[in-house]
Amino acid sequence: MSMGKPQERIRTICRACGHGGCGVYVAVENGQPVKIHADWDNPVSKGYTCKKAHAALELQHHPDRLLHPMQRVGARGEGKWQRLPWDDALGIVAERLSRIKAESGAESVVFGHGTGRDFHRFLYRVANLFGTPNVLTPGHMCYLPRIAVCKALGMDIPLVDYDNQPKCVLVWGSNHLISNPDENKGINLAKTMQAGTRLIVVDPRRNRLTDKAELWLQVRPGTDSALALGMLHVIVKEGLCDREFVANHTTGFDQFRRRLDDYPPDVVERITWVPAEKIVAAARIYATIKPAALQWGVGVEQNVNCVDADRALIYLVALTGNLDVPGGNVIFGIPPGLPRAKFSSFDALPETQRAKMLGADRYRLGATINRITPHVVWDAIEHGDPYPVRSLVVFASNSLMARENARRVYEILSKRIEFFVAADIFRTPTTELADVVLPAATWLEHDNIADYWKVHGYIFPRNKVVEPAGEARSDHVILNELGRKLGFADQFWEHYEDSLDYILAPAGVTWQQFKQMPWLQNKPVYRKHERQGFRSASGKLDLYLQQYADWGYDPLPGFVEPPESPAREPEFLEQYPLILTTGTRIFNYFGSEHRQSPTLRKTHPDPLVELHPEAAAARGIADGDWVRIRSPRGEVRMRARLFDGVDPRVVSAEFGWWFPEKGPPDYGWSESNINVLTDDAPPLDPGMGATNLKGLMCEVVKE
Ligand SMILES: Nc1nc2c(c(=O)[nH]1)N[C@H]1C(S)=C(S)[C@@H](COP(=O)(O)OP(=O)(O)OC[C@H]3O[C@@H](n4cnc5c(=O)[nH]c(N)nc54)[C@H](O)[C@@H]3O)O[C@H]1N2
Ligand SMILES: Nc1nc2c(c(=O)[nH]1)N[C@H]1C(S)=C(S)[C@@H](COP(=O)(O)OP(=O)(O)OC[C@H]3O[C@@H](n4cnc5c(=O)[nH]c(N)nc54)[C@H](O)[C@@H]3O)O[C@H]1N2
Ligand SMILES: [Mo]
Repeated sequence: MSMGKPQERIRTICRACGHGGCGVYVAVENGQPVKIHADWDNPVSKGYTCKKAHAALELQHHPDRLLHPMQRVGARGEGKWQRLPWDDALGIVAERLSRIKAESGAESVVFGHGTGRDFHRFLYRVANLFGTPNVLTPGHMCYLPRIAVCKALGMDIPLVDYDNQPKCVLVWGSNHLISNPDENKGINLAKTMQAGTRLIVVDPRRNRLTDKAELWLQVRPGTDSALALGMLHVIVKEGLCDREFVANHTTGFDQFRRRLDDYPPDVVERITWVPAEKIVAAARIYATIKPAALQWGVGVEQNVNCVDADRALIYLVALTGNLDVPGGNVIFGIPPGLPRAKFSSFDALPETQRAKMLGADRYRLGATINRITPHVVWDAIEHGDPYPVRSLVVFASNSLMARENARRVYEILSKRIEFFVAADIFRTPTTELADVVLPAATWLEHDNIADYWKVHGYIFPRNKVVEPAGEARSDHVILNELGRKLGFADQFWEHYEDSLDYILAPAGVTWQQFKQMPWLQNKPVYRKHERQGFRSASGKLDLYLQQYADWGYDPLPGFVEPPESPAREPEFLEQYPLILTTGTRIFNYFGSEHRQSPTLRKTHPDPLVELHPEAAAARGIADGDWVRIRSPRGEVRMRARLFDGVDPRVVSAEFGWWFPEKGPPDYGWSESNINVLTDDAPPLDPGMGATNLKGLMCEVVKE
């Protein structure tokens, strides 16, 4: 029996995975979290939690956690550190950034973050007030292309309205039951399936969803835009569009229809490998069953056709009359409280500084939402082109693992960057290369407004469960303090909790009141375009995008072959005959995280690459063999998993693999890191600079 204080249960919102958002109760005993229970009343997660939540308990006190601010002593990557008091650490960072700004301009400091987490508003606030337009994120190829396309079309992102039971769900490049991404949790799709929705899945790989689907379109990686245009071809030719919507709410339909002439099902079959009759059948079901919803994921976006695929999919939703209708794809709008852009102080960045955003003259769509493709930052660091970048300040990104062309990233972080600051919860191969390391608190260790950055319309109180370990501080608190030290004390808060009050004020509550509440919601309003049109010059949904033409891009969506594909020359294909898709989400791990957890590692100890038994047999590879995967950028090792759920011409490899047990400073970062094989260089998606993470070429050989 445990002694001391009796157990208490604190209601909060899990963020054991980066996107988080599941309602939980955490049992606390003697000041320590001891168990996590699902909150069955949470309207987004509906009683779901996953094993990463439970593993959070064992990671709280893992020996690799960063507990103190530290400064590097000795050479980069040597692994020698000296502890610093917080005030000194932030003082050093502020002093150095201010000096660089005075000498080279604020734009020569690039802030950065990884996947969507809830402190970003503070990071943008600091960057914008400091005066740099450059914030490097994974947004060029993850989710943000959808946001940017919607913005260009005069709307906000439409998400599946699961609470009104779609009669058909088209799941496209989304491993939803496992990935539980940004805006939603897989439980909602699971419940919709249990209630008997018709299911169509577009995915190169078999999974639990394709097993349950009425139709599985096993697409060739990187060809989604062609497939979407093929379905639109059928829908338009067969007159299955919502005529009223086309007539009243679109422009450019004739040009669009002519473009679709290029994508009849037989042509699309040759491009995508999906049989023409399946394309026709999927188009007919999706267009005629009402309401139908589209659940899409990054499988669509991580290739050179990213924006065109996203655009084609939005048109698919809209032209079939499924936009902003109950049970279709709904624009939920911003959650209660202060609009995020206001908190982030986007207006504080002067136009002259905004114009200096790296790559803005080239990746024009990305620039409309302040998103940058990585190579432009690396080019600036390496060649001073168009101006030198001297410092990187990166919060919550194990960039060495997550960014494309990892060897180049290593070169930059270990040799080329003048001043590198990293804030993380754990020691990682990336933090090992920093000049100053800042220890971040976990989600259990601070109060926050959960899901404020999402677009499902809810916000929840994330109540602090325990005090931070060591000297760790939440990212919010770190950034708040950094903002003050950089000379913007009047724009930040003396006490962090005051910033929560500031956000909540327009909703009419204080943090102390909100923390007792289950949630606040802005209820969805349907069919908004019927009353207010679209926020485009025409007030309608433009199918021919003049803005795109003005930028020198194709104004209509289309398809181009990925830079590496079976269309390449024979000499190339002889060396790299297999199509490689990377990063399909796995249950145990989020990005490169959680490899430190003994519980999670036990059931998934090694990096896996899936290949078809025929492809394996041709290479003398047996299930469980260690193999080497090669691309023109290099090679990595993984364990082969023989799997007939991928095409014999396709292999699927996990991402994010490093080995905390191998110890600092190297942690075996390059051995199995699939991003050693991916590329950051053009040709990329013209609008966003999206990189090819799904759809490049490789060879696999037995070790
Ligand atoms: N080949 C390939 N590469 C990919 C992808 C792919 O599919 N294939 N996916 C891409 C996508 S979609 C994305 S979004 C990116 C993700 O890119 P990143 O988000 O950079 O991914 P991670 O490497 O997991 O790095 C997250 C880091 O944040 C730390 N961390 C966790 N919580 C906190 C916190 O609260 N505060 C702080 N300061 N640190 C924290 C973790 O310890 C970890 O080191 O990866 C991309 N890379
Ligand atoms: N457990 C766990 N959850 C996560 C993450 C994690 O690392 N682990 N990462 C988070 C992040 S950052 C993100 S962005 C989301 C992503 O979540 P999802 O959007 O679901 O992303 P993925 O699992 O990478 O890929 C989705 C599906 O695309 C398929 N696919 C691969 N190539 C192609 C292709 O060329 N075309 C099509 N149509 N499909 C393809 C894959 O087989 C996979 O089933 O998940 C988030 N949630
Ligand atoms: Mo992502």
